[in-house]
Amino acid sequence: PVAEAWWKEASVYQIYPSSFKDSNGDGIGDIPGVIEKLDYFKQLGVDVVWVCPIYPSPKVDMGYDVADYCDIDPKYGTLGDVERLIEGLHERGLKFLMDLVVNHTSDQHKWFQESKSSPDNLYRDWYIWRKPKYDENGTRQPPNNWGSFFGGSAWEYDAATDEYYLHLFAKEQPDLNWEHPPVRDAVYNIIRFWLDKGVDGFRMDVINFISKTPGLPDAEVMIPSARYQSGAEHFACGPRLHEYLQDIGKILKEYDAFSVGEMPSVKDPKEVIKSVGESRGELNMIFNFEIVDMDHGSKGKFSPRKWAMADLKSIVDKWQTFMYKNHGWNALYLENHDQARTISRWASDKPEFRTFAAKMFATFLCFQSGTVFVYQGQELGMTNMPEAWDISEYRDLETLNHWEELKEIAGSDAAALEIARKEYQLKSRDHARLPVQWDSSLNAGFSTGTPWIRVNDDYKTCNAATQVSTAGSVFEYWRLTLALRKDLRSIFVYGEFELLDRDHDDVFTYSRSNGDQKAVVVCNFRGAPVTWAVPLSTNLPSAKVLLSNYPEVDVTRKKLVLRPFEAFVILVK
Ligand code: ISL
Ligand code: CA
Repeated sequence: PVAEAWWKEASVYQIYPSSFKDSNGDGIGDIPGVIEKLDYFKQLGVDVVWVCPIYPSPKVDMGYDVADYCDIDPKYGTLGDVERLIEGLHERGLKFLMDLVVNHTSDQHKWFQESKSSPDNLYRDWYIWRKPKYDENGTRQPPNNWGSFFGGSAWEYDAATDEYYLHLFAKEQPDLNWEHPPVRDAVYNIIRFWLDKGVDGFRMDVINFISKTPGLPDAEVMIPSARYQSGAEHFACGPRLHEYLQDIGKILKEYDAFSVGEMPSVKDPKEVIKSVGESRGELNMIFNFEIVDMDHGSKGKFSPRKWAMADLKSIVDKWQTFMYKNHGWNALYLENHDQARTISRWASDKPEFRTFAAKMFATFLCFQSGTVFVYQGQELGMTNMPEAWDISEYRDLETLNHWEELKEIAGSDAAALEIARKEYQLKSRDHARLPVQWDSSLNAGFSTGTPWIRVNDDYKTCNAATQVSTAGSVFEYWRLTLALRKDLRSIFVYGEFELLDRDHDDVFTYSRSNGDQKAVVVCNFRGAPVTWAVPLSTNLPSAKVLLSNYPEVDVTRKKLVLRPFEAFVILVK
């Protein structure tokens, strides 16, 4: 009983523009570079292309600090280039998504420049300004104890007007005040501006943060040793979120546009369904963070934690089952520009394992119920930076701020510094931001100049040129996977999900069924042979193998020894 929709059947390819393809040799990827690769998207078999922010920006946070919403950063090209890109995509039957970043702007945006200039300025209320607090010693303190996602307080003091402004991210990313009606009107006009240009929809950055608890109360203390606390209970899915999302939903509906919202800090599907429920008129789907946060330790992202298979199973089962029963929809992803490469982070990028692991994750992800998101380079099995690289290769403020803060606190505590380095090696956002490896020529064919971030060492062996149209490559496997998901859409897009083998510690197994036919997906998450007893509900001897990452699979026995990172999909009925 799942309603059909083109966007449920679709898969989306995500582009990080600075690192995709540089057309003019300045070391930075650009829109003409994306246009060069239009046929590549067709070869892979995706339906939608999402490009991360390309608006003018000082790039303190790589474009997630927007200085002008209705123009294109000259480093990336021109409005004309974007029009050509949209045309090229549409000619090929592909759709185009913009990234909409409207929880905050850049501090260089003219709205903020005005706002900051004086408490009487017309734009003052476009941002969130508050008087200082004073402690018992009479020392000035921020208005509350919220911390920024990128370190330090979420408040920045402005001496000229003796007030603080709120920034949940960097201090150069002041939060907009959505309570103020002109802000909403301005955002809604920006949405129309791009839809009128032919954009097919939006990925909405931290969209569940736009409404905050009135009065901005102190956060509950979660990490006692920390100076600042998250505060998420006061801004993730705040009181007016759905009012705002319904305003946006009405505009999107007029244009029949697509929407995916990014929603960190929510784990309750009952909260999420309010945004993605079929009858709500808000968003099509959202990105939740439960899987990608599984290895964040008790002191945040860069503290260690080994994730457990049982956790992964219960997270997947929870969202799959809930959305199916409640007329919602999932966005499926493992990688993006904020997440490290899966094979290095959760499997193994050793030469003997990496292609098996890459294909295993594709299998795990793509046959679940939801719209598939593939991040540039994931279709090639790209990995994290080599361990031997120095910290000076990192570019991202999240990692760099963490490192500076840690050096201040931990000083010469070599063990603490070493732990952090290990965690960066696993989880830094920069791993996914290394240039896409197109071929074995200079700089992996990404740029003829000096790339803004270093090219991974392995580009001579791992690149698109050697993989496209090559049987057995990771790219070919992704192509087959996306095609199979669509060919059997009644099972893989619209069918029911059932988690199998809940207690198996190494193997992730699930089934999808349309009532008549049933497929089983089997994934060995370990780089070692693992025994798997065929579940009772599955009739393997007559099964037909639909896809597999090893050349031959024998599914006729009651007990199988799965090879390292082995994965296959079989039709059992
Ligand atoms: O990446 C994170 C931590 O490692 C997240 O906290 C991330 O900051 C959060 O998911 C929001 O991400 C989005 O908004 C940020 C931007 O830096 C990210 O690149 C973007 O995806 C602020 O705009
Ligand atoms: Ca360029």
